[in-house]
Amino acid sequence: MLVTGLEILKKAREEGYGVGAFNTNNMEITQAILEASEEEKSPVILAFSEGALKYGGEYLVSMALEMAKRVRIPVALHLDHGSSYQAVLKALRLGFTSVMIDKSGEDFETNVRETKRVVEAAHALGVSVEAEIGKLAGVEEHVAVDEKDALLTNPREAQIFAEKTGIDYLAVAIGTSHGPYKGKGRPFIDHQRLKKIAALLPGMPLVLHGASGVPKELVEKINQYGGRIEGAQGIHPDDIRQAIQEGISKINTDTDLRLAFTGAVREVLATDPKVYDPRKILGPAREAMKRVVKERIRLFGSAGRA
Ligand code: TD4
Ligand code: CA
Ligand code: ZN
Repeated sequence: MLVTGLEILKKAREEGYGVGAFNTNNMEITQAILEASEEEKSPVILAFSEGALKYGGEYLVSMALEMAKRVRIPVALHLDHGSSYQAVLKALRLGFTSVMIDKSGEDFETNVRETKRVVEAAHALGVSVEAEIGKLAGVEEHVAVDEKDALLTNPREAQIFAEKTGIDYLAVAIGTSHGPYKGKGRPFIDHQRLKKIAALLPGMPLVLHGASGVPKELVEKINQYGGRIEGAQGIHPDDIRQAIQEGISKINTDTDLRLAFTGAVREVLATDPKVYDPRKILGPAREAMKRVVKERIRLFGSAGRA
């Protein structure tokens, strides 16, 4: 059933588990996410970037809405990294139940003002809002403390931001970054910073972007069948578990699904030169993504919470 993002995340925050926000771009990805979540009896957030909306159009959303209404788990349809008020309004018109406005690249006052505008519109329709403060720059662990401080979320600023805007959940920059290359050295989560933010915002679900684990097996499979993904690194499962205990409730995962998809497609094409049926190529990819979603759900602790 379709529910708001807040309904899912409020419960997760209170009960101390995480919920995955998985990005979709086509039918197979949407099916993988919803089927895996239903089989694990887990609530789930189905995320669409502006790029996804451009690629799949309104049909991608109608399909997801239709599927979301039929599954027996809570599902929220979420706009990921909405870049403008207009983009958010479009998502609201399409029936999204959660929207993110990302003005984290602007100065603090602009971020507050633009986020507030989105909160007013979305809340009038009963839709929940995520916003971001700090920059997801892929900061290296060895970077100087003051330099890190300038990029990562400032706890006191986060508190003021949440109070001024009335957002429902907050994306924080605590060391992670998007994609399979999460910096040199061991990718890190600034747990001290996260704990400070959570202490100043009691009860507020926090959001972790760039949370993919980039499992070695997925990268190796791609490379085994002719791909070349080098120096890929993700966030360690232990870091994710700890972050959830510290206040992270929504965990964004996109890269791991992309890697699973690519590896499976490469394997079929490389091992079955006679294959030309799209279903025989995309079917295994869907299964591979399903396995990833299930593993993430178990890591987040949301299995059986639906
Ligand atoms: O917010 N996200 C997903 C970003 C999706 C980008 O989509 P486009 O290519 O269409 O812009 C994340 O935080 C994902 O983090 P991850 O670690 O999985 O990369
Ligand atoms: Ca951002
Ligand atoms: Zn993100």
